[in-house]
Amino acid sequence: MADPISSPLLHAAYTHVERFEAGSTGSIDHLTEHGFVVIANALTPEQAEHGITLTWDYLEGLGTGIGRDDTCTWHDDRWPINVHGGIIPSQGIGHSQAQWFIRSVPAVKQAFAAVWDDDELLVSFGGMALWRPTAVHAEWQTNRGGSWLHIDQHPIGRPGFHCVQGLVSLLPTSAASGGNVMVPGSHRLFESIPDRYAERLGRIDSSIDHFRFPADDPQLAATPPIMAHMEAGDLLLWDSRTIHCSSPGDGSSTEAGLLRAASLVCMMPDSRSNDKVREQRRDAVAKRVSTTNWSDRFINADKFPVVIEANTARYTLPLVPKLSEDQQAMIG
Ligand SMILES: O=C(O)CCC(=O)C(=O)O
Repeated sequence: MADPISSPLLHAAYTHVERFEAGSTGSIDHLTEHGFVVIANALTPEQAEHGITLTWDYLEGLGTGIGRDDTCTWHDDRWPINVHGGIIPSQGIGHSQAQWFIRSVPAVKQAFAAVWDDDELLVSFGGMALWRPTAVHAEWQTNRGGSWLHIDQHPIGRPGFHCVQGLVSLLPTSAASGGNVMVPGSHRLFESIPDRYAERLGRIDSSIDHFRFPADDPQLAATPPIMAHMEAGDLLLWDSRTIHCSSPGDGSSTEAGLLRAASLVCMMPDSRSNDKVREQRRDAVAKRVSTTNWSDRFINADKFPVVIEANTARYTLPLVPKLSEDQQAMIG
């Protein structure tokens, strides 16, 4: 649903940033310095297109009557439950063929392996941000960025570096499509959050790895946000301490198909996990339960309040995925 007009728009300059090769030293240096990095062509254009086809297979397979060629069937009464930023977090999406395909493309793992200097990695069972075309229905506009600038790590519950998140863009982005928003260098503010935002942070349990910044926060005025251009197949990596969100385009889109298709993918070392979590993860594959980005603990995205409150019985889950040995190793 569109945000109220009073919700802050957020001005993120659309920027062509340098794009790096998966696994390169340059990519890690950029991530360390700026808190994010764009990896060029983690998926080839053909692989990105295949990812789109599999995404539609997932949506049609939900059995609610969605048809990829008919935008009349893309309304909320048939679309999977989505949370802020148009992210579909549940309804088996974390075990869709689309997500297992994308997270198994070697360059995606290579990019994360370089982050951790470790290639024994567990993958998140995350969802996708799928944006329907605003040129077809204006109310399909995603949430305005100013409403959810956030970090995904609790400054007291998890001090220091813990996680690098990622998303693969299956479509090219533009100022018209909108997309991800990053506040470059903002991972450096993380340590000061308990002092700067004591009251606001005090309201959030230290186990919750999500902290939203006030709209139009004067403390962020010196660190302007950007919307980094991404080609189809590019992988965006960011430190969970870097302030980010997504935001709609500039209103000029004439696109009649999906405006944005971004696959959320995150890999962390197996050594950071434990046997209990690995067992929960194996069970999650069998039951097609999706998760957040973390694989060192088990956070069940099917238990998000908005999902629990919804009528989930109407969705058919994808089949239990048939996985290769390499994919099974990423479960733990
Ligand atoms: O869709 C995006 O670009 C933002 C995703 C995001 O905020 C997240 O996964 O934490």
